[in-house]
Amino acid sequence: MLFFLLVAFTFTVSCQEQTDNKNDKEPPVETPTPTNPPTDTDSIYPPVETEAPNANYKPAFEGQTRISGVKTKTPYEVTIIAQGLSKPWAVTSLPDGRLLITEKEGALRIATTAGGVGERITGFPEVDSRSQGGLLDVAPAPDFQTSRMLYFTLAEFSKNKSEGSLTAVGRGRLSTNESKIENFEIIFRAIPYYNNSMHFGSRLVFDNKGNLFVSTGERSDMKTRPGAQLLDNGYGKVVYITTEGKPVAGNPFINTANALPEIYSYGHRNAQGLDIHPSTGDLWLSEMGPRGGDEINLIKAGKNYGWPTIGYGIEYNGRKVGEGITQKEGMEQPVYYWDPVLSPSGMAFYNSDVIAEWKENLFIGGLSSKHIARIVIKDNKVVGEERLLENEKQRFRDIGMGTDGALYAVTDEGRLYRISKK
Ligand SMILES: [Ca+2]
Repeated sequence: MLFFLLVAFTFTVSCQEQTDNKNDKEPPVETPTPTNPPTDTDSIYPPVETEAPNANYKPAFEGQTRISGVKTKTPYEVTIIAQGLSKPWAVTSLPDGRLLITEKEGALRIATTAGGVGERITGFPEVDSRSQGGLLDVAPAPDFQTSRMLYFTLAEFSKNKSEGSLTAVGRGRLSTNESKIENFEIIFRAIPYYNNSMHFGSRLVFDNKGNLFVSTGERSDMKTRPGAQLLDNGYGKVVYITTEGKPVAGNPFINTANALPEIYSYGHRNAQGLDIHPSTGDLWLSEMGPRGGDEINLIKAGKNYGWPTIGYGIEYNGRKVGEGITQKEGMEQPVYYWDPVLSPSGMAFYNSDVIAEWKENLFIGGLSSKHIARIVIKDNKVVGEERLLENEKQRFRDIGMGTDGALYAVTDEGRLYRISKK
């Protein structure tokens, strides 16, 4: 095994306590002092975003964008535990606490939480690794400890590459000596193939029934974009499939003529973030908007999330997207949006008691913004936002929850970070 040098580059973030001073009025003398300790949402700061938006659209409800800032009070430390990875795209935990990391050009690696990175594990078909394609997400099967099965998303070439590529879900067994993926097979294809290398999505996550949610992209071109509103193709969707790649019984369009029975939700642009809320079990998704209009969505079966009909961004050339509207009957509003964008990629709910104030917060990797967004959610609304690791100047591609209560993040620049309680 080739091990990377452990990079002893740790620094500490320790945020000052903030007094809750929202109300200037002196309380009446008889009023008892509140005994509840302050929570993180009691410390309200100005919104973290201070730049002018690209579009001048109004949010549909208060708090849908530019929510109050919050700051983590618990001292935590940020450590670069490995670097030199080749375009890592996903990081997630194995049951034994080690980390699975995909590299976009078509390899899997296993890392320890101390930063030892194993050699490249192969066994995948050739992936379309041009531009935004590649070997993308990975998730261990719920029964991994006995089955050793791993599930992946990837940009798969058509036969002879003549028709281009598409987002596919594949699976294979991690060999006992961890050197290769055995019997790799594709179990789902977000049809049709298309010849570009943009907007593949994609993430996959298992739910507590052992089925898979998978996000896809709409392939970016003006020609493919309308496909996000149609049910006869796999572009701009969340699909819900079994471990065999079959539609889950009860899927919303399973009896709809000409609809792909795997579809769970539609009207997405390019969703690279997907996770299940630890206590509600709800599916949450992040997706990239155009210039402005990056979104967080709460995903419900059969719903239409609006792209490209509604949204909060504008085209890269400055024009309106479609009719330039943000709301429409029958289309879902994002829980939250950003303008300007952060280019949200992978995300994870913090699911540990180690840093208590982070419990069930959503951590989202920002690519163009080069930070990690910490999103505080209460009753399915965003109530606070914080920017973490801004000084690192990295494109944060994915975030994984460690079994040790730390967060792990990979960057396009090839770093693996641990964010842990000090
Ligand atoms: Ca939307």
